[in-house]
Amino acid sequence: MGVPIKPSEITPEAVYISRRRFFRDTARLAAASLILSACRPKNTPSPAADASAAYPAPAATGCADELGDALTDYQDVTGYTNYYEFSTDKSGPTRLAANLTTSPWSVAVSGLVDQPHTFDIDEIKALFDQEERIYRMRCVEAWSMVIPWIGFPLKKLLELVKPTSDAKFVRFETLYDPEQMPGQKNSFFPFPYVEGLRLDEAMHSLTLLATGLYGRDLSPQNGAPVRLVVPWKYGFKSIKSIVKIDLVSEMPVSLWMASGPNEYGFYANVNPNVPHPRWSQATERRIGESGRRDTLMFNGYEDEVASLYAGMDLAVNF
Ligand SMILES: Nc1nc2c(c(=O)[nH]1)N[C@H]1C(S)=C(S)[C@@H](COP(=O)(O)O)O[C@H]1N2
Ligand SMILES: [Mo]
Repeated sequence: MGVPIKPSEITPEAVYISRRRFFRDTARLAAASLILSACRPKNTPSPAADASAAYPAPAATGCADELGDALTDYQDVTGYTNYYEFSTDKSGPTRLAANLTTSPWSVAVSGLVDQPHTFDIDEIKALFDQEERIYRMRCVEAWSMVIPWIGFPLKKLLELVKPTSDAKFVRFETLYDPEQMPGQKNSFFPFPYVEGLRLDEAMHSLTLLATGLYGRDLSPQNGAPVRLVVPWKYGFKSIKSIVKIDLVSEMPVSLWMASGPNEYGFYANVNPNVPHPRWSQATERRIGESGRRDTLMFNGYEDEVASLYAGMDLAVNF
């Protein structure tokens, strides 16, 4: 299918002429301009008028991740999602989540903490500086993307509520509202969606609470208004539309552990050497690319996170 050229992609004449002058100038500047245009991924939206003023510009930190991998198209990031509360197919959530009420919204943080607090979503955005982070997202189904998130380290929120010394794990819960989330009427999955992290994983500086992507508020199908992003783990750990965060002493049972304990473990670290019972995890399909690429240990974040699992058998603790 042909992709129609959008008016925004056609270079206005004035820009074209000044660009020609620019190219005549010096080779060095010409090279810089090539880098700039290569940096603009196809179909990048301009910043939304309603985006929080505190948000950095889209892809403020660059056009690619730290490995040089290009950002995945905005259309793919928002059009190809997993959100079982709405639909089990990839395009369903885009349509079915469109009217999810994301304001007002609050996130209750409690359990083994000295200062339990229920945060309003606006409070969350005001309290914590929102920064852009470009992360690879690797789904357990063996597809992947590169996404410019907006958010802040979960660690900052946890420090505010002050976990007690008994707190060993963090348990997250998604909104439960079958009227708004038709997929929750499917009794096959034990909704609400629950996920968990060990406290040290939750406190790791890569672990993000995201409120936006591509310089705008999160779209509902991507987990608005606030979701977790843990880039070295399979995507299902990155729970969407969070309403509850509890500090607990025991390892939480996630929705996926409850529905398929032989297939989905608690850790779910991306690992090319440990196959899923029904498929290999050695390679993956990067959305927007043809062919397959090798899957990287810990999704390419090995230097940052391997020490969290020192001495653990990752085939047993999968
Ligand atoms: N509440 C909830 N969170 C969820 C899911 C879900 O179905 N429900 N799907 C997970 C899966 S399997 C993946 S791969 C990622 C996908 O995030 P994305 O759709 O924003 O790319 O979200 C995860 N978070
Ligand atoms: Mo996934």
